[in-house]
Amino acid sequence: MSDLRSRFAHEPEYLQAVEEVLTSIEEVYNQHPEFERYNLIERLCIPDRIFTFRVSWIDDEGQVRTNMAYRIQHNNAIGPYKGGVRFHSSVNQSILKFLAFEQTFKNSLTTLAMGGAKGGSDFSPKGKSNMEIMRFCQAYVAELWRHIGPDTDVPAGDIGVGGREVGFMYGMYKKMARENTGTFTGKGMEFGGSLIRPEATGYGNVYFLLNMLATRGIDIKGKRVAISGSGNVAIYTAEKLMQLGARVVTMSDSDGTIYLPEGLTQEQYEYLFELKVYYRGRLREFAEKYGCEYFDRGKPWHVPCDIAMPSATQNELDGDDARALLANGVIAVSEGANMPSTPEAVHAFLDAKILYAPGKAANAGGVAVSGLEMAQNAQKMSWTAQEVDQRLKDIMANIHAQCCKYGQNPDGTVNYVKGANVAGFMKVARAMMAQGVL
Ligand code: NDP
Ligand code: 2IT
Repeated sequence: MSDLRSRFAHEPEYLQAVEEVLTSIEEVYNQHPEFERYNLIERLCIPDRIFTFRVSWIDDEGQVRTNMAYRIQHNNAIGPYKGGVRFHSSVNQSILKFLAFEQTFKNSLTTLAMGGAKGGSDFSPKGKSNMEIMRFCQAYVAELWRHIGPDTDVPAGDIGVGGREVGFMYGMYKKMARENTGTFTGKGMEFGGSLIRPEATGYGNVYFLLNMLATRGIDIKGKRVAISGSGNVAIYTAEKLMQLGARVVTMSDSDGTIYLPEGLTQEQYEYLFELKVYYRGRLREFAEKYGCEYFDRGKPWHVPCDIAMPSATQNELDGDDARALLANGVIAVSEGANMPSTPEAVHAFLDAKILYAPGKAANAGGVAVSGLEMAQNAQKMSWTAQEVDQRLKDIMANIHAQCCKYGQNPDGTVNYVKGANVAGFMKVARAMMAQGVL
């Protein structure tokens, strides 16, 4: 860790993600002296390769604009590189390295054959026209296409990249590569996209939560759930929770948080869905329409709730937030976002022995259904929504079981951080050992 810290001192998110995994696997690592001889940790922590490139595109005023763009192929020991693409003004190499690192272990947990990758750009889609988005996506893929393919590297969505962006990127890829085998997931249903992929991360997180609650005999019905974010992950988390009779008491965006102590109604959910998905509006508009409480610039973590599901971005829930949640009696925290809790918050949850699921376990349903999309594309078939949903439930139950197997505490409770890290790591480590020094 100290070696990585001095070599990558300017990459705090990457170091944070690596430190959490290395701390969890210490015990099992020390039982395998062969890992040391093969320098496994260094080879696993440093990405296989990083493509960094300039993307130039033309805005609606005819002005030429330039952004930085990346694709990080982290590890392909268990399958082709696989992971999303993020378009957000904050994107830099540290953030994408942490995401690609996390993706490697997450993908390992899904039981499917996928390695880890991540890509993105500091391009911000906010306020851009459809044509600007299209030109940017095309320019990004004009560079990226030669490094990806159905059996080498399969990108998908993440923050700022949804069905619209994947459609534009896949169209350009297909034209450049002259093949049509589905080298992107999260595609439209008309051209190879899987049913349930848009819902998969949010639904999967709720399925994981149900597995956790079952270990303590707790019913989800009537529980107050604080969600952050109001993008792809947050919206489908809310939808599934409402179907199960839980009360969604908060949603947020980067401007603020709406608070509905009685829970979002079906009508309010439908309005929010339209506002966010079709009009790309702000939650402030929701608060104005319904006259509900709105915390300008505020986060959801200080309202009374039973369950928290952070689903916006990394490090959005800090030590103070965790202590506020615990003081309000939170029983479970299940992460839809990647690394939303700071290390201080994670320790607070672990010390309190609440049900706490790290993103790499709880949000793995998204990439898992991406894996199912790849399988359907390879078969040139599409499965029914019921079939995909059932497979998603089975995969989330399997990930939960792996966490329990490797994360059981002596008192019978489960440390899901340790469980997810050890289970994810051991599969990748064994695959790397078997394939020699590469
Ligand atoms: P979206 O772009 O659809 O939504 C992101 C949401 O988070 C928006 O409400 C956005 O608000 C908010 N947000 C983003 N950045 C910030 C920030 N810096 N501060 C405050 N709020 C912010 O992204 P997704 O829903 O797809 O992704 C959300 C999280 O889930 C990310 O951590 C992602 O890595 C993770 N994830 C996504 C998966 C997927 O399949 N899409 C799979 C697994 C994990 P605003 O609109 O104001 O920016
Ligand atoms: O963080 C993630 O797992 C994703 N953004 C989804 C990746 C994917 O390939 O579906």
